[in-house]
Amino acid sequence: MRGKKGGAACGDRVEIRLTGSEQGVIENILPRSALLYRSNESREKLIAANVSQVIIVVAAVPSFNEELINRCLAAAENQRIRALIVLNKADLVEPASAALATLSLYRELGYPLLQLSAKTDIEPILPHLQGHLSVLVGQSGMGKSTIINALIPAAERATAEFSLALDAGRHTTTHARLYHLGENACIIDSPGVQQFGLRHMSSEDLAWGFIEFHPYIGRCKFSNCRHIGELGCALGLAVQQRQIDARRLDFYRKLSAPGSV
Ligand SMILES: Nc1nc2c(ncn2[C@@H]2O[C@H](COP(=O)(O)OP(=O)(O)O)[C@@H](O)[C@H]2O)c(=O)[nH]1
Ligand SMILES: [Mg+2]
Ligand SMILES: [Zn+2]
Repeated sequence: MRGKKGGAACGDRVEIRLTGSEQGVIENILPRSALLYRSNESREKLIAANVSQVIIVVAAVPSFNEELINRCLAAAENQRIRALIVLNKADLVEPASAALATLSLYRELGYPLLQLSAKTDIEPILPHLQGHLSVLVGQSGMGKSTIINALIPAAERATAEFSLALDAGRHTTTHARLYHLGENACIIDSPGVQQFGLRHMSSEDLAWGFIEFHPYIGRCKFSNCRHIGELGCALGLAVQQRQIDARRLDFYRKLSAPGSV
């Protein structure tokens, strides 16, 4: 990359100028149809550009963080990207029912939920990849790199045993990488995200990032309603009437709270 312009992200389309037989410089980044990124107080981290689908990978072990799912979904909605939730490690049957119970809320919201075992059978994911540039996101240890290896054995992505003692995955993927799957599909493996900061999204952006909130936005009694229990809050009423799940409004409140990253 030449000059001081912002860096390129995996998935970017760029113009390059060759400077040698195997070297070149990026002269220009072409306009992006979407840009997925995370941010905190001090910095922004590009995740992937031009993706049409975010695949949120979760597993029953190590345990997954439901707040992170809400963050990923809000980021995807914000960029108008389709989201697919994959519950990996379906071969580990025992704890999966609790995970499924948690995830059923998201399926009811309309997000497709796919159960699979990247270790034993990757086939079920194939129809979901056609025609998309997808990016795998999720915590370390959920099996993103294992999914890539099952799809593209030549990728030889490093995978890591997670620590049962710590109930956490280890970071082995240090940089994002795009793989071509035949003519009509591409997939990006990204480093695990334990934190998916949404500092760049205003509380209004965040509300639009919760898909079932849409019919209620703008209907609160007070136009500056923060949806934290005000009188006549349309979202609060929708929760009372069971049109919105209380968990989702709680996540919204947490993500939009002042000082939240
Ligand atoms: N039993 C089982 N283990 C899996 C499956 N997929 C991944 N793993 C294991 O989970 C650990 C973390 O996988 P990895 O692909 O490195 O996760 P990543 O951090 O999300 O890229 C490794 O020990 C994998 O072998 C699966 O479908 N079933
Ligand atoms: Mg990995
Ligand atoms: Zn409100």
